[in-house]
Amino acid sequence: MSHSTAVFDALDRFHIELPSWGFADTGTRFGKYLQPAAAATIAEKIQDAAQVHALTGVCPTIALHVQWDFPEGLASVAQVQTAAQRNGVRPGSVNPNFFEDQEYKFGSFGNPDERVRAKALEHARESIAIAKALGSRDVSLWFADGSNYPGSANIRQRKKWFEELLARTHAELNADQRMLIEYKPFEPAFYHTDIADWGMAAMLARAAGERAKVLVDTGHHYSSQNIEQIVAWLLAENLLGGFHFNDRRYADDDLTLGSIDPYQVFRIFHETRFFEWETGTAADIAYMIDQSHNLKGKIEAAIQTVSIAQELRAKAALVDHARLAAAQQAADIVRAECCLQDAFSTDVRPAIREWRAAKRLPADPMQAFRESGYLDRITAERAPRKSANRSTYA
Ligand code: LRH
Ligand code: MN
Repeated sequence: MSHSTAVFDALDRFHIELPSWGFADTGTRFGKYLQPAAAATIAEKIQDAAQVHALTGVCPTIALHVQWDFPEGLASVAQVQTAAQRNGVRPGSVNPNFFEDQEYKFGSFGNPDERVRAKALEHARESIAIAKALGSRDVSLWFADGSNYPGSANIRQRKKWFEELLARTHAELNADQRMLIEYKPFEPAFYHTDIADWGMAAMLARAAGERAKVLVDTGHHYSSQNIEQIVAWLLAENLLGGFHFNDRRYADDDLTLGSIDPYQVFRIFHETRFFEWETGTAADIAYMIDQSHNLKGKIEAAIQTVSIAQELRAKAALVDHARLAAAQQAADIVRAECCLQDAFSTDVRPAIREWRAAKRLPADPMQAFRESGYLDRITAERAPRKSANRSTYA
């Protein structure tokens, strides 16, 4: 198969979901730098995501966060559906919020107070009902639950509560829905986090039911962890449900994909492609972005992210899997490694431009965006309402 055919095939089958929260003003605990053009309403978030889809052709769905995008809960569904239809994108994964309400100080599903656990379960149920109303397949669960001091939490008891409540959440899903369990080693909890790594998420997913899978957020790993090995294991166990892609230098930095370690992302894409080649199956993976653009322009950062994702996905499609498998079998280490390095060092940008031309998409989406005048338009619309309501750390 020629390079461009492999690249075309890989890009034809690659969609990546943008997060609504990636277009809003976000910050760190040390503050939030407001951007005049940042989206504040769900209609604006969907409009901006649709702009990225129009320019790249590969972001037909937008991930939604219940508390941020559905202030009226189920009653907000119609407004979101209208905005999505008007902008030519579809609602994607639905993310409940088990971390912002004051009652969640000592946890949600893991909270010793059964009234708080019941509240969290009710929120999970409402989020699934919202997903059903939207026609969204995935409900993506992340829990900030944990503790900050040794001895302050009964880790085994909290595990039991998670097993019970995740099973009851699973029971709410309809036949074509999935629940994705996202793990994270720390932050905001700094002693233990109840779902801290892939193994804990995998065991909880298995215990919850067959519609439960694991979500791998690339920023949720210690810097020395081999993320692609985790991906390979989850694929082998048919437990990999999706990714939250971002990049980091230290911890959950939520930087733009490939800005620090593009070879890391390439190795992850390689493991999924190698699995598909070996099994002859299309892995059922939700590719999603989870970033917060504190300094970069929100839309530019999203276009940059999608373009890098396409490039790394295309490079991974160039790995000669038969040659690699033979080298692995022969323990020919150098030949095997070169299969990946040759693909990674191949400039796929000309083939990607060809693919975009064939799809009547701009050859350079970033340049097209800058020449579109869209940013000036939304800045003029949105800047007037921007007050210096910056949050202070203390
Ligand atoms: C937690 C997380 C989770 C989201 C949030 C915005 O760090 O990765 O996926 O809910 O970021
Ligand atoms: Mn995430």
